[in-house]
Amino acid sequence: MGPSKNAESRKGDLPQLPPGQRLQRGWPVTHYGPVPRFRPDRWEFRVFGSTADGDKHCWTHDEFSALPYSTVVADLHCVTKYSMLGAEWGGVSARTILELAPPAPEVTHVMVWAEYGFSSNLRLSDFTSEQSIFATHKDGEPLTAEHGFPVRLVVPHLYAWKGPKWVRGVEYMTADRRGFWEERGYHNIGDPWREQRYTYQERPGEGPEI
Ligand SMILES: Nc1nc2c(c(=O)[nH]1)N[C@H]1C(S)=C(S)[C@@H](COP(=O)(O)O)O[C@H]1N2
Ligand SMILES: [Mo]
Repeated sequence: MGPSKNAESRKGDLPQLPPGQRLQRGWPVTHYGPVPRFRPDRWEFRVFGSTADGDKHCWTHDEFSALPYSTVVADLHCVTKYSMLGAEWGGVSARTILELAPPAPEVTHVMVWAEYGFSSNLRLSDFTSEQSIFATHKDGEPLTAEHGFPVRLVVPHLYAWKGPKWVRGVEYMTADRRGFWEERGYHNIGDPWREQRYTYQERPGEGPEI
C-alpha cells in the first residue's frame, strides 16, 4: 500500500468517508490557541526520549529542509465531523526520521510535540505507517502559517488531531501517555473508520488510566 490509496483510487467499492463524516470543500483552519510565529534562528526539530543511541537528534530548519522529500496523497478527517479528501502532502516521511534517529527496541509509543506545548501520542505502529509524513507542503505549495508552517504531521488513517501543526519534536516512549486532546476527552487511538472519537469509547487496553 502506498500513496495510491487516495480518494480517486477508492471510488469503487470502498467508502470515501468514515462513518459520521461529511465532505468538506475548501480547507478550514482548526486548532486550539494562537498561530505561532516562525523564528528560523530559534527553530529546531528534535528527536529525544528513548533513542537507540541514548542521544538527542536535532535538525535546524535548513537541515530539516534538506532531508529526503516524499509525497503522500491522503485524506484529513476532523473529529468535529468534516473530512477533506485527496490532498497531496509533501515533506519528510516519519520513516525517514525513524531511520535517521532510531528508537530503542523497547519503544512502544511516541509523543509528537508542537509549539506552545501541544502534543499528541501515537502508537509506534501508527507512527511507522508508510503514509505518516511530516508535511512541509500541500499540493506543491509550502504550508501557510495557520495550517502548520513550517512542519505538521499528517497521519491519514487517524483523526486529524493526531497530526500536530507546528511540530517541533518527537519523544520516543517506552509506555503510553496521553497528549493534549487525549487528556481532554478524545480517544487515545482515534481511528475514524472505527469512529473512535471520545475517551468514554475506549476499551480496556486502548489507553492509559486517566
Ligand atoms: N498544534 C496543533 N495542531 C493541531 C491542532 C491544534 O489544536 N494544535 N488541531 C488538530 C485538529 S483537531 C485538526 S482537525 C487539524 C486541522 O488542520 P487544518 O487547520 O490545517 O485544517 O489540525 C490538528 N493539529
Ligand atoms: Mo479536528
